[in-house]
Amino acid sequence: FRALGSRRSLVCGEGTLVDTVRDEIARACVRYGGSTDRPHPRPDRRPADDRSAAGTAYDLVLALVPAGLLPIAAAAVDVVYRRRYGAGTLGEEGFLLARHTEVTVVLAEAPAGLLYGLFHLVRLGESAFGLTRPMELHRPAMRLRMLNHWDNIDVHPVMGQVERGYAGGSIFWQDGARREDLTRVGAYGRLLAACGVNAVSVNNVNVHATEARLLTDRLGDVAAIADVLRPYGIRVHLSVSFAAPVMLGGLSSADPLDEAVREWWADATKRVYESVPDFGGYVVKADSEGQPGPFGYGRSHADGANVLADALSPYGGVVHWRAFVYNHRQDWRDRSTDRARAAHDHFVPLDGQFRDNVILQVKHGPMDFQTREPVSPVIAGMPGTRLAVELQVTQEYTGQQRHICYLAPWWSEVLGFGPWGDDGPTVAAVAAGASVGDAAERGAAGDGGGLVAVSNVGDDPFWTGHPLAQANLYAFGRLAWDPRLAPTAVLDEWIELTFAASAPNGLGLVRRVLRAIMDDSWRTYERYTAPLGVGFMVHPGDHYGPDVDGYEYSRWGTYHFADRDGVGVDRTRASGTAFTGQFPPPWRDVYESVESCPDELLLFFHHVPYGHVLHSGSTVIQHIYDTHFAGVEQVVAMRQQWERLAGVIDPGVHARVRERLDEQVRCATEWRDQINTYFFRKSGVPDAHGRRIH
Ligand code: GCW
Repeated sequence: FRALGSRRSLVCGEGTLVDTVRDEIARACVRYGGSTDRPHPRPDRRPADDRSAAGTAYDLVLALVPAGLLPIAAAAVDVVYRRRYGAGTLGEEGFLLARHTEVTVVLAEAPAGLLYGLFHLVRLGESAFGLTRPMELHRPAMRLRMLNHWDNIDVHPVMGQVERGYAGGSIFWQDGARREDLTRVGAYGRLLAACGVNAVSVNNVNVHATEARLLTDRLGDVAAIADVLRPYGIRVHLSVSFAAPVMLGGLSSADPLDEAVREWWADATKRVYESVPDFGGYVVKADSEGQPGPFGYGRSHADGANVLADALSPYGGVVHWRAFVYNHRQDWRDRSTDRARAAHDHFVPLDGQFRDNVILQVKHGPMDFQTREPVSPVIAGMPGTRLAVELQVTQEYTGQQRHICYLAPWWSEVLGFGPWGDDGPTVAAVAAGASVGDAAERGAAGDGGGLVAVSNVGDDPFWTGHPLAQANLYAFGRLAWDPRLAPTAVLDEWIELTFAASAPNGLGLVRRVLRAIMDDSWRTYERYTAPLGVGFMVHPGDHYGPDVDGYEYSRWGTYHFADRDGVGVDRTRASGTAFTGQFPPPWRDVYESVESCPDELLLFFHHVPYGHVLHSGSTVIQHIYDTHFAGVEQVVAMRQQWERLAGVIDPGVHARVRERLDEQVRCATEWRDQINTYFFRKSGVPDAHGRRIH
């Protein structure tokens, strides 16, 4: 904020979000000595140029257009904008940045655009005031950029307060009630707006008894949170129970085709909008892991989603209906049931049956946020449905915010993946609203379902438990705004924004060290955990640390099938579960053949002998040994790197990360030794380099 706060600026426009922009700049000016102004109250007596009545010039003008008379620099930029792009191009959230006669100008056509323009200026810092700057137009690729909180109001006996939360308690809820003091929620809203997020659901998708009541008698709590997030352009959504008509309404059924049920939802939703006029909508996990759903009444998921959609549609709300539906009471003896197939089997036949305000929320992979999975074939299978792609910022399977695992490279790979090969739209384009017929990726927000992620934030002093896990939150928002951003560039932005103020002199070193530690940390994590895309070798229940056979004979459908000869899951059409057949060409054939299947997914799709030679030239067993030894060495190197920042950054941050790196070294070593020993004992094949295997 220094660059902004030390200058003279003018903010033109009215409304809550414009006030937020004004307040942000005013606060920065108090700190850094600049000044901020409103437009002249008597436009007819306005001075002839940008120089105000006091004779000073503005360095910066942020203006909502069309808005009466603009200062000359802004008016000139506005004329060019209209000529070049046509009015309306900026939309609800876009903004234009330009330099004109030594004035930096940000234009927006809606208040949210001005807010995002402000945070863009903050990212740019001094360079926003460089002598020349080409005109830039920014619009989000996705209209919906949402975080789901898996927060409970009550502390759940098994899952704790935040399900899969690794950053302490909830920022919204405490001791069975809404927090009295929502200051932190306000700060969260500000942080999210700075990343580009515009929607938040405030309770767990596993909706327990207390949390179900947020929809009815606890609605005031939702309204209070919405009030605090509104000034940052963030809409509140709620996870609801499909059984709400029974649980809360006393009806005997929640059958979506029952008229009384429809009325109950319509009525409940009307009350929600009376309390929260800009309410975003419902998030629903139905018929999944014990949650109630339409199957209980012999109805389809389209019937289920549509009844909620109809209740929301008069008010412009949406239903995020999750596609995470599978049989979690599988018999491990049954080789024909494949959890990877489940979402596609359930939902693709329903394509075209969902209302326009239903968004089917699909996990990016077919299993469950593993370190490596293929892209879910559902993303390619439902051209007649609005799809949202769900990511997991909370690091359930990627080190639980005790390990450093910068996830943007993974997400970027997923978002840039072409489910139809190189010519069709990418995953990001599908989430933005494109489908297979569309030639090019859409530049602007289409009517797709957008990007959703499970938040990693809690009441921890560092917000995310591991201070460096904040980078994942930031990267999620940035990639939802622009999926084409390079993960390394996003990391640089985050480093700058996070450390510039506290380590102004050592920023170069901080940047070098954090790049060395974080850029490749997801691949490092992959190296020392489950190999070649096989997944789920984690400790059951808490999902932390290695347990190779922990889920091998379980009901959750998560197997690796290792025996003395080989390992991997046969998902081919030729001899396996035929999951490969859920992909369109070319992937259905690329994955089907052991020759063309990419190494990193080999064991996801194929059961192969330990001596199978990978494209890399190594055998499967030697690859397992090599990557596990290398992974631990890299973690040890990370810890050494971190020591270089002692005395350079805040000592509290330094100590917290050091403590977590110690745990990462311990845990990675445990992974290495258990995985290597397990596969050595199964295969009897020694390490080609004679390293110690226990
Ligand atoms: O990853 C799994 C988690 C569950 C979670 C579920 C889901 C909220 O282990 O804790 O439940 O996914 O996404 O619904």
